[in-house]
Amino acid sequence: MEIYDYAKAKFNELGINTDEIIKTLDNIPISIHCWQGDDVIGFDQSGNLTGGIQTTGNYPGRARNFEELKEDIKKAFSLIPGKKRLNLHASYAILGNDKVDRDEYLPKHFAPWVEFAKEIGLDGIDFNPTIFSHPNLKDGLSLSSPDKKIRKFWIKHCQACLKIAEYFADEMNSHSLVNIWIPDGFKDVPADRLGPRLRLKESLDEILKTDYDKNKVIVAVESKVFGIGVESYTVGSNEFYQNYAAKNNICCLLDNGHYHPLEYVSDKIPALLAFYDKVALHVTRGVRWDSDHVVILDDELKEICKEIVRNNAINKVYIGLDYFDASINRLAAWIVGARNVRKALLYALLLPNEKLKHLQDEGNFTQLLVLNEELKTMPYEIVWEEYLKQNNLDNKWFDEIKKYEKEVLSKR
Ligand code: RNT
Ligand code: ZN
Repeated sequence: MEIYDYAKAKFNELGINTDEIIKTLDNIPISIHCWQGDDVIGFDQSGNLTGGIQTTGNYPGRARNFEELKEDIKKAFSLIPGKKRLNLHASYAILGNDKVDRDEYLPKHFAPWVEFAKEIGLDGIDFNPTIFSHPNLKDGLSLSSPDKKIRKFWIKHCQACLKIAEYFADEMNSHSLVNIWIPDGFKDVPADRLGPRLRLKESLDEILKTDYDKNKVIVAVESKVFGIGVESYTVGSNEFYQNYAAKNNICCLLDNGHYHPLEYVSDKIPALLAFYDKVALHVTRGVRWDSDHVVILDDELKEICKEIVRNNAINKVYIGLDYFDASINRLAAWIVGARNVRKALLYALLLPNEKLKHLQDEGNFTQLLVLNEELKTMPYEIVWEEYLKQNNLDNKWFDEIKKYEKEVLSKR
């Protein structure tokens, strides 16, 4: 018996058709962040990271320009199975000789990215205003700044981003998620907690007044509990954005590095699904804090993917990656993280979810525990390998990355 036939039969006993699941798995889009390739530096500023964004490590071979970043993305993506989208930050604009600041970016500054995304067959492009690593972050504040000029600059930047996202959606024939994250906050105990939030609210209202196609452009807001340098207070907190999103019919983006370590995004997804049609994610791995380590196949990643799958929310949850490790091979970082998310999705798809729910509803908690534990040692790996095989891939991708490191990265 072929090894895959064995696994297929085992899952079939649970009423699960692995062939069907492989097809479903392949079709789930994962939006892969461009910023793992160059340590979040981008192309439009001096390269000084601010706003609490930090990368550590100086592994050789960082992509230093558009050509190198494209080359690396192309290589890494070729070793990641399944439907892929590209997640871009505004700081990756290709400005050429244009002397424009972020408030004046135009679709044309991203046309080369569109060309590239089409060339490598991506499913769509998502977008992020870059509201950090820029001199207009005044006293650590942007959209919530008491300085009207500063607020205006960032409002215009976000408005420009909505138009650029609309362009992405038109070109790629697929929606574009625009995720707004700001680093605004205070290092020490604030004298006013409400004022900055009211100003942020007003700024967001202004941004949403932009004429953009809501069917094509999905706006999300990303909260954070605290950041480096703003330990005492963040303006864009979880409660602030959840209420803002609910009242304004936009989307919440949950980054699993942005909560207290004992709060779980896997539990937040179903809470939001009770009220929202769409939920967006930044899948990352926080080690003690929002450290943005490479995503590994840990319990929380599995729980997150279970919530997406068993709540029939594959089309409701936008999955994106957000981590940056400069201490290891950056292509390997991309591949490990992206493959792990897909592995966790496969794991969730291969569970007898209806049966498990039924046991819970019947109050049959003993059998639920027994079955859950038995399921942990099912032959998932064999189905994963079959999936890779169908994509002309295997588990030995690291050899290819080592070769690429020798031939390309080490020459930079
Ligand atoms: C920062 C947020 C934000 C960024 C990226 C680069 O804490 O997670 O999403 O990591 O936009
Ligand atoms: Zn994030």
